[in-house]
Amino acid sequence: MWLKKTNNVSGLFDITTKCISLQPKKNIMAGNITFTMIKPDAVEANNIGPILAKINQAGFRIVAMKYMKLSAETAGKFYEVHKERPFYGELVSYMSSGPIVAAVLEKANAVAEYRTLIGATDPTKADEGTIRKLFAKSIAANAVHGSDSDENANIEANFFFSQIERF
Ligand code: IDP
Ligand code: MG
Repeated sequence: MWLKKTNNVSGLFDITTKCISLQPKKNIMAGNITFTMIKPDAVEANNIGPILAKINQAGFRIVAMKYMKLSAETAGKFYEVHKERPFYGELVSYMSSGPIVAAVLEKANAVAEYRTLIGATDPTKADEGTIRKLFAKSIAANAVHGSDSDENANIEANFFFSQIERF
């Protein structure tokens, strides 16, 4: 019960902080999370299931997850670091072209471990068995996103998920 009736003159209900904590529900150690998106090409090709299976088989735990479509504005903000790169416009319109799955993943050394699992940006250069080798269509439509540092993993996870969406 998180609503408590008070005796104030308006007779309204006050929301108390009694059962709301600002602490994460699980004590996840710094450096052990990464952020991923299953990109529109992989969703379109019905590869959400096979990609999640690879993620689980590689020992990642799903901390948070949602299925959504990014607006061009949101995709533009997410990829702001690439604003000066020649493919920025193409990337933003592609990432807002259809639904994506966003997720926070936990494993020891998560950022590096996940980069290994997904393979090189260009799927023709990705190692055999990696997610991009198996599922990517091109260097732009390359099936998944993976954070490139612990700092960016936190920034990206916070961009998509609040504390009450993490388990
Ligand atoms: P990463 O996703 O492997 O970290 P980044 O260099 O951070 O690769 O690029 C972000 C995303 O931009 C890539 O995943 C891909 O979708 C897209 N991208 C990267 N290089 C190119 C390119 O040369 N042409 C078109 N799209 C690209
Ligand atoms: Mg990157």
